[in-house]
Amino acid sequence: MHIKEVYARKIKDSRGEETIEVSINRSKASSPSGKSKGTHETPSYYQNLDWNIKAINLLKFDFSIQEFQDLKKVEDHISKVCDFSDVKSFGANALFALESAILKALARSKKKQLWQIIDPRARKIPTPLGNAIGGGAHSEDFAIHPVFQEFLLVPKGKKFKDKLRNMNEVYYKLGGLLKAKSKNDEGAWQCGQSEEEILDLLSKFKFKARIGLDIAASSFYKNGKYHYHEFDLDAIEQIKYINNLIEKYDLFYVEDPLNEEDFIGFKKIKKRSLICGDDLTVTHLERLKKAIFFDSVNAMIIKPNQNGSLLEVSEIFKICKENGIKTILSHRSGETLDSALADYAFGFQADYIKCGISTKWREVKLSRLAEIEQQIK
Ligand code: 2PG
Ligand code: MG
Repeated sequence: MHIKEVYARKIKDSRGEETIEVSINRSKASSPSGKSKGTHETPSYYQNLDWNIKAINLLKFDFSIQEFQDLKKVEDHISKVCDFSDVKSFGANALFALESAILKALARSKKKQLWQIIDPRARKIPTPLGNAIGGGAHSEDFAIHPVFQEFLLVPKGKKFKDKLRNMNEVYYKLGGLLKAKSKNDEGAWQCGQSEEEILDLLSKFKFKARIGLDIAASSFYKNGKYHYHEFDLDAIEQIKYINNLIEKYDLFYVEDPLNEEDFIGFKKIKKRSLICGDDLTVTHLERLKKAIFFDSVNAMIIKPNQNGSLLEVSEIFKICKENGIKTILSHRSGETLDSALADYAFGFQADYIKCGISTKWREVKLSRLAEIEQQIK
């Protein structure tokens, strides 16, 4: 495939904020954007969104793309033109949208599905992790919401469509029981209940969905303490508190239970649950290697737009699998209507996909996975 038509423009994400969309040979892809960002995340753009749009619109490609690995040619070309020693300097959001659009155009030119460009032998549909109740940085009024960012459902069921049905059922029942009046950025219910009140409520639905948490602990860690509404905990107390919650509520999944620099503390969180790095690892190969060295995690959040390079994302999947680390491909709190995340989750054979439950930006990804399940039957 020759890259003939290249066009980048600004679009609005689900939060109404500007993000980037790239069109290659008329196949479009876009990048979402995060709000609770890890300190070590690759910047979204080189200077700003306008710079990247101009730069992409000026790019000329005089080579052909035949397969996924040919993204190397794209990355080398950008590094050369922009004089970067690391292509990620281009900006993770801009690079991801560009690479994703190239892969979509390639799939179209070969009359294939996007996931087939990654791995035509992919067979296992990832399990959804659905954000049902929200707090922390994703909520409008921090003062009356739980400090934990996400209360997640890990639905049970034989097939993806059964899991989807269970997840939706529990989500709507929770909304009624909480008398929730609003949804947050990710479509999760907003409420004023405490962390443990919510966990008690979720426990009632264990036959349909196991419980997960994105604690996003860096967002309430300041001057050596974790600040809750009613009390403060130091690092040792926080580890104890989280380990107690894991036991008491039989938590299946716990993301970012500690501050993003505490690789050593993570090791002390009980691995009977999936202990997952997000702000800790920020979809970076080097931070993943550090987490493996310190035995910090047994699961990792992978956000393609947090890295930009789909080649590095592929390498991250490989290293996770070699080291027994479960993979969770994740959306961002500000999403677009692009459903490609579903194809990446399936193509890279992620164990889980975290892409929300409700609202159209999340539903397009879930229904795309249901469609893939139908197609591979
Ligand atoms: C997270 C993400 C997505 P954000 O912390 O896991 O839920 O949030 O996109 O705001 O970084
Ligand atoms: Mg997170």
